[in-house]
Amino acid sequence: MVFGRSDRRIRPAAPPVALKVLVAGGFGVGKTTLVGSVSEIQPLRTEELLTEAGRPVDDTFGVEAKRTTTVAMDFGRITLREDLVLYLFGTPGQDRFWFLWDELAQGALGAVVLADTRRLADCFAAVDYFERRGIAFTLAVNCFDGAARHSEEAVRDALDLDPEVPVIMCDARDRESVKEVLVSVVEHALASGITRSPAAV
Ligand SMILES: Nc1nc2c(ncn2[C@@H]2O[C@H](COP(=O)(O)OP(=O)(O)OP(=O)(O)O)[C@@H](O)[C@H]2O)c(=O)[nH]1
Ligand SMILES: [Mg+2]
Repeated sequence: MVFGRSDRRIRPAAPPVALKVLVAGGFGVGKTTLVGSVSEIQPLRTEELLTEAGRPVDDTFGVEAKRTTTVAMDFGRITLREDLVLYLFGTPGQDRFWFLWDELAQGALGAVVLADTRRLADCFAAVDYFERRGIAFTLAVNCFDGAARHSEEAVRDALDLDPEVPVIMCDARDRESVKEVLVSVVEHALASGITRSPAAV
């Protein structure tokens, strides 16, 4: 009988690759909802109540039921495949929190820009931001009930997006729909060759 170490050592499974993805877009477009509907951990939220004093700047047109707003960030996690984990960082939607974006964008592989076709102009700033920094993004239209439906081409033209930017219709409340958006971000970012070190997450 032979004792000693076997040659057939069991290799520990490689740790999953962790990628950072931002979720951006205008005020009240559904960023916090999107992170919450896919996150497999209790999402971290930084919501504060909307107040009467903020009414002139916090325009809740189309989302009249909205009572709170994100003041720092949302954070969630989703395992897309056993070897691929996404960390989701939802940005605050209002202009007065722009100073947080550069911190949040550090080490991001890619981004989702969420848009509401009733207020399409609200996502211009996010589109510009990612285009300027060369961060790959998918434009996801959050199809609110009652909002007119527009074709992917119409949205692409209205936002003057480059042809390679994916445009996807989604429902931020629906896990499968949001997963589709996230898969598109990862595929698009990898195809664009804009990969960052996971260590930067
Ligand atoms: N009908 C409908 N309502 C939605 C959808 N997504 C979000 N909502 C509602 O719209 C409101 C805004 O959602 P939030 O997820 O807080 O939006 P946000 O983009 O995080 O907002 P800020 O952080 O304040 O910029 C909430 O009342 C949601 O319940 C959607 O797909 N359909
Ligand atoms: Mg929010």
